[in-house]
Amino acid sequence: KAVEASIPEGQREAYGQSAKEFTTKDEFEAEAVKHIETTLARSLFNCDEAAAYAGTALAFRDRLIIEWNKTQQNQTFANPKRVYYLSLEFLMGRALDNAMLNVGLKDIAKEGLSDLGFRMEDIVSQERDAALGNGGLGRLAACFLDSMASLNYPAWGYGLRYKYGIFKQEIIDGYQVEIPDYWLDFNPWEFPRHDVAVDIQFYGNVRKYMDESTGKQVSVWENGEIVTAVAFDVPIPGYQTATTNNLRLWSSKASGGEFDFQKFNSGDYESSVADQQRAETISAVLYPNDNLDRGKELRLKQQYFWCAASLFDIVRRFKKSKKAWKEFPSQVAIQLNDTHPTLAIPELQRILVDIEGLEWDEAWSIVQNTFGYTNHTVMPEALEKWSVPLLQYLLPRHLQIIYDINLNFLQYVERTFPKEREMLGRVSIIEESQPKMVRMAYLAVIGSHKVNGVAELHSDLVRTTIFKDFVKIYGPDKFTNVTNGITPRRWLHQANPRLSDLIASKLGGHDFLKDLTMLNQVEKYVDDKAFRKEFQEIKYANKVRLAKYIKDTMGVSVNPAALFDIQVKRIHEYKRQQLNIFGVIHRYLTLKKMSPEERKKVTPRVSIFGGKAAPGYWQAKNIIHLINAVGKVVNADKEIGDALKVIFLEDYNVSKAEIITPASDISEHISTAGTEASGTSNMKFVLNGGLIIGTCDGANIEITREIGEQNIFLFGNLAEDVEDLRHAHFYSEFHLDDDLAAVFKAIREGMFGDAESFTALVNSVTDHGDYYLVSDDFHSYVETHKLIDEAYQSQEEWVTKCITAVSRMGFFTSDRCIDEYAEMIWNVEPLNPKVNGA
Ligand code: T68
Repeated sequence: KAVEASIPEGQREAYGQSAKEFTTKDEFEAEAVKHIETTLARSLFNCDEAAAYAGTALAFRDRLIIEWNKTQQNQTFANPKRVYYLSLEFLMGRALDNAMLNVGLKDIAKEGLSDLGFRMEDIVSQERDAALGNGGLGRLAACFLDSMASLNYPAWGYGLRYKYGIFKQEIIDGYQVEIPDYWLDFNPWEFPRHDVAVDIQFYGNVRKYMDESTGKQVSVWENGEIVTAVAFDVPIPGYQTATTNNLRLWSSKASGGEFDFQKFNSGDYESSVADQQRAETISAVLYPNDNLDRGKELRLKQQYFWCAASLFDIVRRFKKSKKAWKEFPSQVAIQLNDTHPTLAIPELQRILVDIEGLEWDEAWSIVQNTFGYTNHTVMPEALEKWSVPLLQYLLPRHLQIIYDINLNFLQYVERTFPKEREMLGRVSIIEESQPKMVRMAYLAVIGSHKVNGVAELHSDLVRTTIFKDFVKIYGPDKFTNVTNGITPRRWLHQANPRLSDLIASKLGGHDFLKDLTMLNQVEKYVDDKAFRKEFQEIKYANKVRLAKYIKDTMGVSVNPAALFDIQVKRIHEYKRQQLNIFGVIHRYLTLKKMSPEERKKVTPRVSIFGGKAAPGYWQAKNIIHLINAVGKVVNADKEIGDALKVIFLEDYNVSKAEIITPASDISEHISTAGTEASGTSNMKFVLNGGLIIGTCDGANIEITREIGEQNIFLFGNLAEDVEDLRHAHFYSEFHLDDDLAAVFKAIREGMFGDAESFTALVNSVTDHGDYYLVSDDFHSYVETHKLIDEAYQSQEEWVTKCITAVSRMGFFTSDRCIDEYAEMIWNVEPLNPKVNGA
């Protein structure tokens, strides 16, 4: 009742009564129909699937918003330490199914929709994906939001409201074509907060003067250009809890309204509109690169715009509590999802020193104790750097602050390690290149109290390679590991309801979705005939569903009894889809040499690929082209028939992953050792009863430790040997495996059409140093696939492996990650949603 005490007296009675929450089928129908008739202004006589989706979504949205309001009031009143997760990407996928499951009313809605003449699957699939991310990093942020809400952590996400998410991919004549993803024409899940608007400054100059009254030097950043950030809030429901957290996305608009009326009235229409468009450009589009830094000015503007708006909001909320500034880190934990939000560090320092008047050192200690930084890559081309002249131009005050941070830091290093002067150049935030560059990862390390990698091997590499000197400077405790995880709500219960229900039938309910370690009780049933049979039937049904999808979208028939071999993820040389397709070609050549009798004995395969290439990543596009060219030849080869099919699924995204993931027998996680920080789809596939072929990289290593070596197919060279092997490509005789040479010969001779367009791909292995070690790993890759074929022949052993693996996957829930972050990095506790009587 404490919350009620904070409500003005006259309104108290109304509080809690305004909220009519449907709980029965009839009440749901009434709500949905009301929305169709009034909100959408449509009659039930022309209610199509789109309208039924809208009615259902709006009915559930109302429910969420009631819970959301209560959660926020409860958090405001209790005022606990909060977590702010800053991510430039949130790859949420669809919201309705998730909302129905988390609220626990999907069955009621299903019956209600059926009364109205609709099937749940058709309605759910009306929704567009919220695709505000590239891949693993953005999806991790989405899983973390689900876990933070489900575990009742008082947590907010902060991101950008891109008008265009990741592009839609079409394959035309075997080539990728990009289509803009305008996703906002009907989005019931966001609430514009026109009253929450923050003015953000760019450009301008810094004026310094001496304040007579305090005797302190003051810096004023002035004459800039202003753009307004408007908040759009997205409710994030927890699973089976009243907690509904908030994701706040910022949208840019011209400050002072639509456009400049003075210019407009004086006839200067073009420039009045141009200003408005320039402002709106900031949040217009998601940059489609993953694991590559391109240093574009608009990207830097996006980063500052979002960091500054978010910090203003966080600081405003803190100031309402009237606590002393030194309390800030006990009230606020900010997690930086990669270096993209690193400008938040100098921005908070600027707020504290320039605006709030704190001493530099006091401010800096607040800053360091507030931030934590998660690193997602050690690959040099992905580490962010911004040019000093660009920063000088766009954010002159921040550049000064960065220089001051650097000066203090280097002085400290010099004092502490007086004999190691060469270290100063290595650890400086400023790279002495032409032009000079700001190394954002170093700034993130220096401005945070904890730095974590996302899987054990990756965190070791973080400590021993890119941040080696910093481990020496700060000691090893600053650097830690939080192995990634996935939310079992979306990636098991929602994507694979039958498997979730089978497990629930043995575990006495769905509690395992909140405590995934309970899965270990499934191992008891590994020899249970009925359980095994049902498990196999579910996998088969999921493969039938995917086969139907392939038939419907591509017109290719695949045999659901074949071994489904799936690699879906962003297309990248380091992820080595080229190794996979070279392996497929080798398989094809082998099949062609066999007699029809021999061919009948082999395990039939469907090789399935999916994923987007960054529009400017030419070699990745060549890989897509080769996969499609191979598919065209193989799928039309009557002699081969069901023995091999090659599929490239167009426009891979979160909602497609929900169909694809439960349908794999084998999935491929075959990056060059030491390059894939963690990987998270590896976890999704195993949790859904598929096995994996993988290198000793990222989380594959911990998956192996958990599920047992006999239940995974590992191959390839180890991370520790990669450097020497690369060196050997240049300085020893280059040996090309005979089988791989035959593959290249077939490509060069035009077996898959237009040989010339694949030259660069082949040459990257044969002539350009084979940086990703395709030739070194090819033999063991092919041999391991033979083991897979054999293992699959014995279905009894296969299903034993699958069930055992599933039962040992409890570690990989994102709930475990969030508890680890909360304890080791954030020092926050869950907040009981009922505690204040809300
Ligand atoms: C991924 N990173 C890692 N980056 O590659 C993957 N990068 O191993 C890991 O599992 C996942 O993060 C979660 O930790 C990315 O997805 C990007 O998408 C990206 C985007 C912009 C700039 C750089």
